[in-house]
Amino acid sequence: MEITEQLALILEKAVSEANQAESVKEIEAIRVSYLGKKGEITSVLKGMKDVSPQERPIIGKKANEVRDELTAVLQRKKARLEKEALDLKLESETIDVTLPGRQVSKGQSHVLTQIMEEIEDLFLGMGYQIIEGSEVESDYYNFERVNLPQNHPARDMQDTFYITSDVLLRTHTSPIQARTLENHDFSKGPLKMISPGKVYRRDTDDATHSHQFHQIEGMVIDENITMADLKGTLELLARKMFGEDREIRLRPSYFPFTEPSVEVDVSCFKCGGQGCNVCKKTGWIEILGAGMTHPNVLEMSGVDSSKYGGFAFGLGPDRIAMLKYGVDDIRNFYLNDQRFLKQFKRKG
Ligand code: FA5
Repeated sequence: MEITEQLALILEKAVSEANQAESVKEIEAIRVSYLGKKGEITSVLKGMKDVSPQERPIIGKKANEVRDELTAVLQRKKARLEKEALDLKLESETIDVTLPGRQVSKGQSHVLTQIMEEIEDLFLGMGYQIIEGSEVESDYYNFERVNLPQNHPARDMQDTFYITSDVLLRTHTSPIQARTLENHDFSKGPLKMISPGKVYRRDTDDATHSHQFHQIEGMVIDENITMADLKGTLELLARKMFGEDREIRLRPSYFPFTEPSVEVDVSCFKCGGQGCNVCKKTGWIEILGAGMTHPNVLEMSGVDSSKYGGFAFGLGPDRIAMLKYGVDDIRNFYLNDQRFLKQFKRKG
């Protein structure tokens, strides 16, 4: 049989196989068996060496035609099979866009963040600015600039973690008093600031003490600020945090950076002052330390203490959260137990 006839027959057979193929895989197998290295058309072409030189171009042309046609047939069939497979898949995977979506569970702020934001909102509303400080602080600002010189016995109350002998994790937010005072331009108005943040102490952890906790510092400096202004401000804070009918009381205390100094108690929100286990039968609960800013603190920051004065306070949001929600162990705030934290879902 002539080679050209042989090629025509092979093409016919291959096309009929391609027509019957039902998958892309079969099409590939057909391609390999005809056009692959050891395929039928390839082996016919290998026989060309025995053909006379006159016939060679004719057979060569025919072989190319057959190869091109078969390639085209296989490609068309392959495309059709792929489209059919895709249509089938799409049909079986139809999406009902009218179905309700899956609920994404919403996160929430940590209860201490909530408390701090509540306090920040209150003071922002009264025209205070919020100043953030660094948790890594120098010994100089943490102690000396708030009137606690080297070897002052009151330093013992606030031991901390030292990074070098001069650099430490701050024990309170009070260094922000000095940092803000030295930058404040009193010709532009009074200084009214709060500063929330983390602080650290070498305290042994127990139900009411944590080695890392939070404080919010507050400070107001201007001409003619009195202790009545401090009391009014703190009363507002106590009522905002614990309810409208709360009273506060100031007890004499000592802080090196305020004179006079006070501890501030709020009337017990649980028993209303009658005495219960929350207030240890006293009717009052301590929430913060405060006082009138010591002239030394002002002078060290370059502020004229004969002209300017004011008050400062430092409260512990961790303790406020404990009291507000009746949490009996401060360590609960730091354990990341979702069952505990999820109870404090902020309203609205
Ligand atoms: C101070 O740290 C002063 N800097 C506060 C201050 C500022 C007074 C400005 C006057 C003027 P004190 O050590 O009492 O004070 O801490 C203040 C509050 O931080 C406490 O009332 C308490 O709420 C909280 N606190 C103190 N130690 C811990 C602790 N280990 N764990 C949790 N809260 C604490």
